[in-house]
Amino acid sequence: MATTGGSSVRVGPVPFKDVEHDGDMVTTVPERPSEEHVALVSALPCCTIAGMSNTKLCCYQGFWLPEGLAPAAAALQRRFEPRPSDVIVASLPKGGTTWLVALAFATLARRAHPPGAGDHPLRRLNPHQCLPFLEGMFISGLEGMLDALPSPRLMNTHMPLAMIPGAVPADGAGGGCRVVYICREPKDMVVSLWHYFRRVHPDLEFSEVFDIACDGTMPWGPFWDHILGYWRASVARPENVLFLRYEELLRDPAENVRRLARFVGMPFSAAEEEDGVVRGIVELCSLDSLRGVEANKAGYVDTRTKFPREALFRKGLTDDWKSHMTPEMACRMDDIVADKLRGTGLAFP
Ligand code: PAP
Repeated sequence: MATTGGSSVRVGPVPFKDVEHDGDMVTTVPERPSEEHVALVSALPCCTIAGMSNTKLCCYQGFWLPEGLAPAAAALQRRFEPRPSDVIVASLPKGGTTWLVALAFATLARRAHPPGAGDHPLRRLNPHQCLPFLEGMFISGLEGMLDALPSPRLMNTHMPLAMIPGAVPADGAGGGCRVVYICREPKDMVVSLWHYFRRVHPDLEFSEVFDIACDGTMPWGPFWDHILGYWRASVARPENVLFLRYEELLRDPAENVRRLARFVGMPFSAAEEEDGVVRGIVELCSLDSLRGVEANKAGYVDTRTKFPREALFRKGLTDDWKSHMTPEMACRMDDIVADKLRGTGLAFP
């Protein structure tokens, strides 16, 4: 707890698990959906992923969202009010979310929780338990809890930027908050997604996940529209959106942590640099370090869908697609990506 002017004030971000009894993500339809929820979903085009026990996705404003999250998207658009100091970590599933969530929390909370501290929240909690998952809050009736969080609030989302319109206002308008987006080379992202899904759906074929990625119907997809929404905003409004890449983070994590800190208005001081704070954050959030944390070896990411937390920490490499895709598959995906990204200034080399 920080002290200002002789009185104690809570300063964010606080580990979300410490203020919320459960703290786990919610990504599925509530057991008793509201009438509004049922009406909205029944009016949308929907599809199922057969190899995943007929997991249902609904197309809301051009994006294929897990069934329960279409109403959350509508609610987010209507009711989410960002504060100027908010920081939102955004990504597609398997785009590098967990790593960026950990790095962002460690960076923003470093004054209350120095990275070397034995009782650092990231040594007892899964990174996802440190941040509220925006859409999960809006489908589980917990959105009011966001109001009670001290500033700066740090939250995460898989939603496309269009679902959080207040975060990055239209050209010319002021306001909004800060959004840090991470994206990953699509072929590696798809491989990572398949390994993750298999933990709960062992019979799921790789080709099935590959196909839904290519035809745009993967959860939160089409992936190209998701990525381009944030990419374009980062070009138009660099003060609102920082666009990071997983491969760049692997190549030089320290420099990207510095970029992140500058972007959120908390650059590292010379004294912090000298004390090795950046190195401490990078080490605390490294794959090996997070893998060793008890909370990351047990339990579930989402208590309803039962994906084990340890599935979030697999290999963490580039080019894993080479051991999963035929040359034809790689070519098909590269062609789609080249076609969709043409003329945007974004490319995956
Ligand atoms: P999420 O969107 O469901 O939270 P996300 O964290 O984006 O998942 O994806 C997990 C991937 O990030 C895994 O990649 P892989 O399957 O190719 O191995 C996981 O290994 C990787 N990952 C998780 N934490 C880290 C980390 N600290 N450093 C590098 N990679 C990481």
